[in-house]
Amino acid sequence: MKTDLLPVLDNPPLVRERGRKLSICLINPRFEPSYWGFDFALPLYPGDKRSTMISGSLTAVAGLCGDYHDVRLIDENVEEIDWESLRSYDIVGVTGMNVQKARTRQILLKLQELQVFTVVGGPFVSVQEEFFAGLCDVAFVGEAETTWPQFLEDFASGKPTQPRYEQSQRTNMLTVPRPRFDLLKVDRYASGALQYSRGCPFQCEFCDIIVIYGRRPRVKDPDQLVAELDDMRRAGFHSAFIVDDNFIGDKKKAKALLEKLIPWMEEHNYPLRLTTEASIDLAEDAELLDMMYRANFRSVFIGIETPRLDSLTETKKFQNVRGDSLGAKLARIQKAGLDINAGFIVGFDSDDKGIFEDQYRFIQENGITLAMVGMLQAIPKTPLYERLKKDGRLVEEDPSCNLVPKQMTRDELRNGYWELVRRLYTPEAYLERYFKVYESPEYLERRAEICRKAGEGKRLPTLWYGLKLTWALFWALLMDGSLFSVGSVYLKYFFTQNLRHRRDIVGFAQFVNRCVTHWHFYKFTRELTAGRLRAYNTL
Ligand code: B12
Ligand code: SF4
Repeated sequence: MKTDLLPVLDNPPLVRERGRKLSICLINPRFEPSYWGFDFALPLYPGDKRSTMISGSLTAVAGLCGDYHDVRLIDENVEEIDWESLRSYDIVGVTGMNVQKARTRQILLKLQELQVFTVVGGPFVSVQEEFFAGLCDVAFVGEAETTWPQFLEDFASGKPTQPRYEQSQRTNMLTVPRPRFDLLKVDRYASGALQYSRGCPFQCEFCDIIVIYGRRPRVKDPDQLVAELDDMRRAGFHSAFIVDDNFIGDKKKAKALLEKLIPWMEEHNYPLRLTTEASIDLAEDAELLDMMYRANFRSVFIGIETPRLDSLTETKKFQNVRGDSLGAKLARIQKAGLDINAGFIVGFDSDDKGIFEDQYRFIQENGITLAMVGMLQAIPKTPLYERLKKDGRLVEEDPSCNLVPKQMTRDELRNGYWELVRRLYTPEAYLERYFKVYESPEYLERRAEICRKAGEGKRLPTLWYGLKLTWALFWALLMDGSLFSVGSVYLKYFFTQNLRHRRDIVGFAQFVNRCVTHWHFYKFTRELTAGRLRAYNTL
């Protein structure tokens, strides 16, 4: 059966026997420094922030263990693993995505040495099971809302278990238990993460989301999500990422959720700044845009991929081709008061060597401050992977570029890509983009309004925060020897642009914050292109 057509489960099976009480430990392996990791920015923020956001997988799987068993979560991104202590657990589970491959392997080998019963789950094993052969006792492929509790029940009652589990039906999101945020060291994360929906109705050729989670969007009940947000607020988070692949995959249901979310935000004085991922057809629904703004969404991540229509058509990203221009759509989203972060890809068959310049211009002209650019990657099980395999164009042993492009050599693609990201993250290019969106009076007005409503304009705390960040940034630049080359550009833009648009304290603090973010991207892209960091094929 085609996996995107799997039926949705009506009711989860009842857990009949609980067996003995198990002790379970779940691990999220360490990431290499990355675009998303904010590795060079986090140390500059007040407090002890060690990771951008909590792992939605760890908290979800912990929630699925129920309240009978003992569960411990270890996120290696914020804490060390005490290996000896792992011997005492009945089961150690490891989650992870493809970029965590090397560390995942090391952890699994170590667990074998310790002779611990080991299971794996998550997006990587879901697309590349063969990597885990001989490395774990049990593999969970795809969603695990029914397979994991069933396995625990069998394991705890001493019944035989299988080496591999895969649900025959998709999870009904209405039955998903509350994630266990309380088991994480929440003060070490910059942001919370929670999930509203799974699945996306579109059919982009390179996408593994629709392979793992299907094309029919499945959503939680609005009350379920509001309860999770409330947990997050009480845990002390000020921002949260709704980690859906397409928050508006079902627009009607997204609106029903927002109807609940808006009064909740008002009632609690906008405690969480929200961000999510959405497809570009968001720009075609003014009501939805306005509701997201009123529900305190501050930014949205959009898979734009490329400004070239033939590349978009080739990759079946038809939703980006329909209607008016990409630029017009992006402007509408910005005018509604939302920042746009976006993903871009180079290396499609229709891309010739001019693509790097086209991408650069498009990103600059549209004020996409946070642009995440990657080289096209063929993920196993996707239609792209199958096509390239058939054409003999896969280079599986190279994690930095696993395919042969059509109109360039692999080196030309790699070099063009590195040059593009270096250009995008010069301080001048970055700050040009940042102030581009300030040219829209509607954007500025709406941002000022939501900050006011959220009480972010309180002068003293905001000033204090801005000054602390400035001091930390000053030292980082000084120690790096970049005070003149980078710091002077920040100063120039502060006086020529920031003071022109925003003379208030919020504007100052936001500007410094954006400079700190830039510092991460700048350092990261330079370290990466100088070969001092491990290169994956995406930022
Ligand atoms: C949030 C997120 C992030 C966060 C990470 C937060 C964190 N601390 O982990 C950020 C923004 C930092 C991020 C970055 C990246 N991400 Co990301 N991310 C996601 C996203 C949108 C949601 C993850 C999540 O929380 N899901 C919710 C949980 C509940 O779902 P789940 O993980 O699938 O868990 C279920 C099952 O898999 C299973 N399960 C999971 N783990 C385990 C463990 C055990 C023991 C068991 C039994 C079961 C089990 O049970 C769960 C319930 O059913 C996913 C897409 C997605 N829909 O999942 C992409 C995704 C995981 N990311 C992906 C990628 C490629 C990246 C990046 C490389 C960049 C990019 N192109 O997006 C970077 C790399 C990060 C780095 N630092 O190097 C890919 C991974 C591909 C793959 N197959 O491995 C995904 C699938 C999206 C995609 N197709 O592009 N990401
Ligand atoms: S819009 Fe995003 S999640 Fe949906 S199919 Fe395309 S790449 Fe995948």
